[in-house]
Amino acid sequence: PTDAPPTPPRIFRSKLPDIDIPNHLPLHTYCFEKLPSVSDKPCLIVGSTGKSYTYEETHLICRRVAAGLHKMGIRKGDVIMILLQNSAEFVFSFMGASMIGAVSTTANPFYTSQEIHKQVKSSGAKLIITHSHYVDKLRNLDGETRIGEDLTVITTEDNPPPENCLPFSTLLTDDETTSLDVVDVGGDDAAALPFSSGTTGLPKGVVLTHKSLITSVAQQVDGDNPNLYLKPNDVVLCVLPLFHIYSLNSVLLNSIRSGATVLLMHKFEIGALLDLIQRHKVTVAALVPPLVIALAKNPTVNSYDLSSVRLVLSGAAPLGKDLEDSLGRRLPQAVLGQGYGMTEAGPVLSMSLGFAKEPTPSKSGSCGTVVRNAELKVVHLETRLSLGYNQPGEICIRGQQIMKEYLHDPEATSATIDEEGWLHTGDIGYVDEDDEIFIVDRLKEVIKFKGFQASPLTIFVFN
Ligand code: 4UW
Repeated sequence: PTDAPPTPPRIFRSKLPDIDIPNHLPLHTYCFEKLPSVSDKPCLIVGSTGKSYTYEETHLICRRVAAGLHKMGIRKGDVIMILLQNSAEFVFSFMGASMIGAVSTTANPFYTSQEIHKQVKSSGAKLIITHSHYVDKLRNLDGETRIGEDLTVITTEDNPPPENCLPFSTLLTDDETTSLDVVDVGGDDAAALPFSSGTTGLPKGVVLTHKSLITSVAQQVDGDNPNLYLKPNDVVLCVLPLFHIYSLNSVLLNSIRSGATVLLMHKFEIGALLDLIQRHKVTVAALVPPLVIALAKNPTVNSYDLSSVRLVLSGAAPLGKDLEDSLGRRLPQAVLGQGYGMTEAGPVLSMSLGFAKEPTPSKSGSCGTVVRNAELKVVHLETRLSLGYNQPGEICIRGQQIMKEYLHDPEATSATIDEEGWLHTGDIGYVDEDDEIFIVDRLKEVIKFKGFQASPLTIFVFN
């Protein structure tokens, strides 16, 4: 009958209770909140050199970079581009920018000059922090923009910088307190601007605010029973590129919030990876399926002691049950599981509860359950009505972690986030009767190469 009340949407929630999330804070304040209790502990270790930075040193250098950026004219709301492989300078630049309310747009240094140019233009970046290897890609970006005049380029290596570029040391002012305490940032202010093609079209700037990133990190690592339990004595492998939101959020920000040590690798190479895991007794490894394959199948793995690894997280692309099981045989002591993320979703939608402080095992092949303080629904592709258990449809997510908008693109924003605040992922999946999420297909045409979005032109960093 037409007068029947509409059926309420079927909404899936975490099995963990909601928590209070201090997402009114600036991101850096939230991440470094436990600094006093971990100040002497290593925060960053650079894998290739063994150089390490304590939490106190890391925080101080971030503050110096913040003051240095301010001195170079960067102000609240300005965009800087970080065009780097994983390095300590990446971390100092991102956190330093956050401290003055500037926004970091991160890009793959293996992008072509044309792709970088598009992102510089579209983001409005005024300053680029990169390595001298990539400076040639920035010259003659459009025949008009001149390095040192229209665009400030800072390079991170110790040698004298290329023509018209400045060395990273320019940012390391001695007066780290100047101009920091007056900047009022947080909440709805943008902190990160990764680029993603989302469900349609060309790459767009995804505005992630201080509030969205804090919410996402808290959904993973905060609370009495965190969904992803990281401890100060954990050593977390950071081999996935920090320019992608998976590594930026779920490796770097999660680890700093938890007081764990981040082991930085600038590129993936199986021998170096195994050696570093053994040498630094890595406890937590965040991977993508191609790296799971390497660990599960490469015969050299047997010559290393990987017994320190207690947790392996995979995400960004489907991980088959067989592959998960073969890695399980190689690392019998470790909990294996998946997370499911999307740049626009802030990024984490779901994660295995096998990683929780009080774990509940998740099935192999599942992407875990929806994170706490969030709502997930699965909608029928035609009727748009929400579906119950075991019925595949489009996955939608709602919560304070999702992006604010696509930069300068209200049309694309409203095509992705509806009036009720639901973000439509373009992924097809279902939720089983144990509340575990399985992805089965995609509606969108995103090209993924080795787990990361890539244009056909891109030569990706792995291999
Ligand atoms: N299984 C199948 C998965 C899965 C998946 C993602 O490049 P983007 O925009 O973003 C990402 C983010 C991944 C991520 C972030 C944080 C995190 O903790 C985590 O878990 C470990 C993963 O990939 O691409 C988004 C698209 O990638 C696919 C899916 O299509 C999604 O919309 N995808 N995770 N576990 N497919």
